[in-house]
Amino acid sequence: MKKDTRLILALDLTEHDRAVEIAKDVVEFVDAIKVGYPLVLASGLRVVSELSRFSPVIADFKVADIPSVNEVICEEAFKAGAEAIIVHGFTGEDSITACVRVAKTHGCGVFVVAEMSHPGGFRFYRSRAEEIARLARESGACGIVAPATHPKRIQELKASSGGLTVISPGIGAQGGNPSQAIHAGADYIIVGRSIYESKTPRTTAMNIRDEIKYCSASMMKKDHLNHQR
Ligand code: NUP
Repeated sequence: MKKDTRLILALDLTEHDRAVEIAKDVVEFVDAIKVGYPLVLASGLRVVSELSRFSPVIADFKVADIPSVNEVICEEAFKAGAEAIIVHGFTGEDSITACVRVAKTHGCGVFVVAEMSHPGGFRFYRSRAEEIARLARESGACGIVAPATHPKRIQELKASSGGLTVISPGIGAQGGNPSQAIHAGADYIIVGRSIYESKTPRTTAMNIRDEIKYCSASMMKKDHLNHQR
């Protein structure tokens, strides 16, 4: 996945035509489109193929089954055109490695949910998230999902994963903020409702892209100054 705008669109609409229209409208400002159950259950897996013709697609299927079933789910998602898949980590090493094995045969990637962004996510994740992040690294996943609603956790979980790529949801509608997430070490931020429910999705996506760009530039400038000292 290219790292250009560092913005991922979460497309959780159920109306196929509107979803594709928004995706086309904002594609210039995003590095990938994340599709999950709302759109796939409403439109079928063919929507993944359709979107993958003009953008990398991440299948957010939060895969959480036994290894043999995980393999089938991943196989179907990659065959449809997804470039990466999101899987749960609490199912254990064999379930994750099953996904990674299939991903590698397709030249695709696996992101493991290390900790969730919603308020209830705290309860069970907080005590085990570090372990899941470490497991993601050991299992050969390419990245983790960490919450923009708790930017400090992005930094901590990225460290626990040994520096894997972090994709971070929870921006806008869930209260997180793009700059804070990028400053905390998110490689990409995931934004859904704030873009697709806005009156002007294209302008909203462009503004978020600009905020990320500004934030990345100021971080690079700061790094450069620190190096010179
Ligand atoms: O912990 C997570 N939180 C989360 O919101 C893991 C996720 N994969 N997501 C997804 O990110 C969620 O399923 C939705 O697709 C997106 C956030 O959407 P929004 O809150 O920006 O509308």
